[in-house]
Amino acid sequence: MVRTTCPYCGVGCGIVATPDGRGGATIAGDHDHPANRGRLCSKGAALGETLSLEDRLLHPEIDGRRVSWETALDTVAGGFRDIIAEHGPDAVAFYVSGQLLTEDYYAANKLIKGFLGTANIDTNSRLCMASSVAGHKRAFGSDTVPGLYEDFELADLVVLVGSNLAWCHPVLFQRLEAAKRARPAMNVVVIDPRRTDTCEIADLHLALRPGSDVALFNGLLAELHRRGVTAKHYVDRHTQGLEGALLAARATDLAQCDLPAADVATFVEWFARAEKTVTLYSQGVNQSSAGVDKVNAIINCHLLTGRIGRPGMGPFSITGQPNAMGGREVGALSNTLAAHMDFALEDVDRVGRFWQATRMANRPGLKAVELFDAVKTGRIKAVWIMATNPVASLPDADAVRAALKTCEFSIVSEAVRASDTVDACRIRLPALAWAEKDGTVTNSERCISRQRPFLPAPGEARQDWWIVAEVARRLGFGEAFAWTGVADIFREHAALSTFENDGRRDFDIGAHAAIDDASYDKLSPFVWPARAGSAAGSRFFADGGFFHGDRRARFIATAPRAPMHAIDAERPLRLNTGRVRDQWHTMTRTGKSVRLAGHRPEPLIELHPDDAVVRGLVEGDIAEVSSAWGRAALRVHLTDSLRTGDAFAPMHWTAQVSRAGAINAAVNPAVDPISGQPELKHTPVEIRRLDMRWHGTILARRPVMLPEIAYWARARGAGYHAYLLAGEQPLATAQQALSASVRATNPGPWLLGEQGVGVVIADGRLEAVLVLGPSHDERARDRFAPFMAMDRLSVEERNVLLHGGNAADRGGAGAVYGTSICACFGVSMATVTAAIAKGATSLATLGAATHAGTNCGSCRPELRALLRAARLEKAA
Ligand SMILES: Nc1nc2c(c(=O)[nH]1)N[C@H]1C(S)=C(S)[C@@H](COP(=O)(O)OP(=O)(O)OC[C@H]3O[C@@H](n4cnc5c(=O)[nH]c(N)nc54)[C@H](O)[C@@H]3O)O[C@H]1N2
Ligand SMILES: Nc1nc2c(c(=O)[nH]1)N[C@H]1C(S)=C(S)[C@@H](COP(=O)(O)OP(=O)(O)OC[C@H]3O[C@@H](n4cnc5c(=O)[nH]c(N)nc54)[C@H](O)[C@@H]3O)O[C@H]1N2
Ligand code: SF4
Ligand SMILES: [Mo]
Repeated sequence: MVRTTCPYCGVGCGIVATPDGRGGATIAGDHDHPANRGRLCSKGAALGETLSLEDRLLHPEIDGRRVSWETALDTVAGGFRDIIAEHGPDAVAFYVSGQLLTEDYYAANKLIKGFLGTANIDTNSRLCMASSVAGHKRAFGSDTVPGLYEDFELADLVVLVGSNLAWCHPVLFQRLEAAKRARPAMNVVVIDPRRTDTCEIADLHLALRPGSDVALFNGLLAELHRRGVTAKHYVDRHTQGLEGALLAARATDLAQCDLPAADVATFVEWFARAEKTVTLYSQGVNQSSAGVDKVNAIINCHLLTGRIGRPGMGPFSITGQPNAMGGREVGALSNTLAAHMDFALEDVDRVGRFWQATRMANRPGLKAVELFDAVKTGRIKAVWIMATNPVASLPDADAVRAALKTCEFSIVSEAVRASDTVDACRIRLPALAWAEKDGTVTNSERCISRQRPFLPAPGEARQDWWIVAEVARRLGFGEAFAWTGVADIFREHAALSTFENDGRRDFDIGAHAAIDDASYDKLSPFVWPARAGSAAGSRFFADGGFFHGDRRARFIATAPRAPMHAIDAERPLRLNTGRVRDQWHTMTRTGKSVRLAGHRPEPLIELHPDDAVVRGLVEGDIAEVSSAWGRAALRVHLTDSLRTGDAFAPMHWTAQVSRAGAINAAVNPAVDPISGQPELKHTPVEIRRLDMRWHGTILARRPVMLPEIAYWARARGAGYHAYLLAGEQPLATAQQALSASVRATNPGPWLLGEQGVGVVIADGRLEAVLVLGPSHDERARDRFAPFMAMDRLSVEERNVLLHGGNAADRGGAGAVYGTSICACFGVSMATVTAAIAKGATSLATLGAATHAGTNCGSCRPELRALLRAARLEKAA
């Protein structure tokens, strides 16, 4: 039994892993971890399904050929040495990730900034937290998250801005939900152009016009001040700049938010009344060309009211990745230095002395979008990517792929053998993955927890810090990278945090600078600051103590700005992008889980029925989403949870699992002028119906090499692969080509049934089934899944299968997977609706009838929405 931390979201839940001795493990929530107290969401609970070595990169490769570590490391080191010698240090770059452990992150940052002599290292946090970092620095003089998770539970008002907490931070959502249940007087306000599942616990939902958050919070600031809800003493003693901020706020016209005046009034009223207010914000705020201003417009309201750093109060930037905070601590953004320092002269000098750096970078490097532009133009000649998949996750993604393909020296450290980025890089270095890695991560509330290995290192995979240190050694920096284990790195990181830190830097974990190996192994989660000799783990700023020179916070005057690229007649729809409940980013891990594949099996484009009608689109169509940058082909889902004029696509699908489901091909690369964070939530697009002449489904035990067709998406089934297909060629042509493809990898007798069904049955077992027809049949997968679960089909079962019947008709297992709601028990939407129709009226009765929602609880917001819809229908 090993205590570790979840590798997904920034909640940072503690996990207890019990290896089964066969390469797998049982995963449970850690009851002792302060973040989750035993809870896990659907993704965390399914981690056991992601541990297999299938799909793993297990040996170094150069140009597709397996090489030894010696060769790979010599090649990487030699390449960097030669390119720097010829073109100077700014011709090389690293692109790293909030999914590295702190020790890995520290090592990469130290090598490039202290020894290669350039700050051309950026991280995918640029796409994620950069606007919050910049906003914090403007307001506080440091990148500090002042509060703690328990503040949500203690607050009387929780405002969620641009956060789909129910799906993206489910355990925190459950904590909030429980607190609200215990104290119904608590109000929750959701500010999001979409009505997400998070709205299920909201007392008020403000579906503002996309991008208009600054106007809303300016309006709030002006109104709070007018009503005298000002913490005068706090403002006078600890802040400056209120007058300027008020001038800008008063000049703001709230009409641009396009909200009902009464709703805005309620929001202002609640905010004015509730001393204990927490404003939690996420990507609807950060991923905007006005992201930094949005952050400061929010913080302004908390400074005015002095609601910061006390129990139940404060602005709270919730982080996405498991170690987004650790990355900020080691300073791996191109414009920050280690241990929350910057490129000020004295910081550069201090870090240089501490590292005994041989070639210290002395100015900021390129930010992610610029960095890949520089790769494209050839200014950057070597790029080393670690633990991120930029060909899928950066905007204007096809340009990123093209840039990497022309780069003479592209290196990727990866856990998986194939990804959109791995496919585009020349040198591939196998990294250890979650279950095998050792180190620390920091969650959203500054809590540092251990990730501990519980499975042996597979193949020749190595931990990321080791790979970096070996390259450093070959470049002649052996002494500075002589670590023998992660504890060495952690001690150095802790020592730097406290080095010449007289309280002028928020990040200080000096209490652990001399931790011995055994204590590091046993380290329990702790919240920083953890200064040597003082009590650990408190909030910041209740009594001022900001990190600007004069120790005062700054109000920032923010003038509303529309998104960078405006919609027009040619592209009249606003494309918003984000996440679904059961997938993680580019699906390299969650994509391996069968139970997580059921909730949203396909790449989607959601739009309002009114926008669909005028485009001749219906539910289940395939549509092309096109922008000035590129296109994607996605399954249409109609929903009135969107504003008219808005569309939404999840970010998860890539070229590995779909024909053209990667939405970032179409997303614009505009960035915030201060933070450099891309505007991933707003791209002008048009959506048009693609004329598909047939739709189909394949379930096959072995992967199928598909012929050229307009649309396909691949998902995991239990012991098989599921493909959802559509195409423009005549049905008969497709039938021929596809059956040949299916049979090529799934040999056996081929039988044709009715209604376009073809099957391979070998030794009485169903090996593959293909069904094609003129229209989309979303139930096909559910209908065939039970037959795949059977060891041997009886003659009767085979007849049912071939004649288009249901296994359930034969008393079989019924719907197993397919648009499932409850991932833990594989409960389908159909089962849930049937139970509601039979009289289930609450989560409890629904759970008793179907099991849905009785384990991890991630689906409870959706179940509640269905129950509510049924109640409304009954009342009508
Ligand atoms: N299931 C799942 N959970 C995850 C992840 C995952 O991949 N899958 N990833 C993790 C990571 S790295 C991150 S960063 C977090 C992200 O967590 P969130 O930020 O909660 O998730 P998103 O879906 O990206 O976006 C949040 C919301 O912003 C809204 N939005 C769009 N434009 C605007 C606007 O102009 N104003 C406002 N107020 N809202 C707007 C969108 O409609 C969306 O509902 O999730 C983390 N958790
Ligand atoms: N359109 C749109 N695009 C977005 C967003 C959005 O909301 N909309 N959100 C953005 C945000 S907030 C984020 S955080 C990014 C996330 O985007 P990415 O970071 O690109 O996504 P991941 O799939 O998490 O990529 C992590 C990679 O690291 C690999 N890996 C896992 N563990 C290890 C390890 O220990 N070592 C190494 N070397 N590799 C490992 C995984 O296999 C995977 O390929 O996407 C951004 N892109
Ligand atoms: S909420 Fe879910 S994804 Fe996030 S850390 Fe906890 S178990 Fe992992
Ligand atoms: Mo993120």
